[in-house]
Amino acid sequence: MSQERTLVMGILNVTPDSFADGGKHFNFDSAIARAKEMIAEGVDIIDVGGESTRPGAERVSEEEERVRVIPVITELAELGATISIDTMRASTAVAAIGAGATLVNDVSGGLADPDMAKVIAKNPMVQYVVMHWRGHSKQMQEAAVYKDVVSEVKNELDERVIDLLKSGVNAEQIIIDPGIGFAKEAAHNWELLRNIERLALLGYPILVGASRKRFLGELLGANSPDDREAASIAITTKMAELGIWGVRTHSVKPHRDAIEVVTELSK
Ligand code: PMM
Repeated sequence: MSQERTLVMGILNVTPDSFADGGKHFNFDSAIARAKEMIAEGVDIIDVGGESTRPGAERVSEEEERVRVIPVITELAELGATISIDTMRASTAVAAIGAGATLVNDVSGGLADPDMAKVIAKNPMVQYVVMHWRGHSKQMQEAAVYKDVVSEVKNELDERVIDLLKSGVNAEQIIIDPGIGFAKEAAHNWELLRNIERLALLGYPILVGASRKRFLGELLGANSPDDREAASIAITTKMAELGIWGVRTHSVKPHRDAIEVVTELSK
């Protein structure tokens, strides 16, 4: 995986209820068809998720999550794709790594499952995305209270990272993520994106997941997630200019194109 440009992590939600693409890839064949499209468009990492984390979402059982994601991961591994598993559960992470995932994307940064850190420490070749999180979807918006959102998110991510290192996770495994839209109001999301370089001071690569999220719709009056595509590409462009490690996006080609242009302009 080249680090010379911002990487595109393409979202593959194998769920009936995710906010932007819920239901679209909720069976094996359509999930694989979408993954193949993403590969053809130059995706760097495919992020497979079996549990929606949109505000208010119900949790799914461990078994249901596994039944949704593992066959898809097994098939994608055969296609040679780089696979990330979007899960908060250590047991799902273990199964996904066994099936070929090389990155664990944990929106809770290890807070939801005390066994997650051990799993990551035991698998030193696996990268681990530590997202900023303040609680499960049902109650997270109540926790969207900050005096200084950038400092608080930075400090809370730092605490998470320190805990993980104590559990035996290697620094090289860690990628941090501000958790755009998770326990954040629109103003918090904008403030974090304006100041993303302050999070970079923690010394870890950064992943940003802003694609088609509600705060973009609030700015533009775009109620449908599909109408937030140009706005999402604008964020990618800015992140690519800043040399951010990766962006997590619904579409692939427009984001790859934007990153290509930024790379050419910065020569
Ligand atoms: N956002 C969602 C899900 N997983 N993972 C990371 N690392 N960062 C994010 O911002 C993030 C995530 C919610 O979006 P979705 O429902 O479209 O997957």
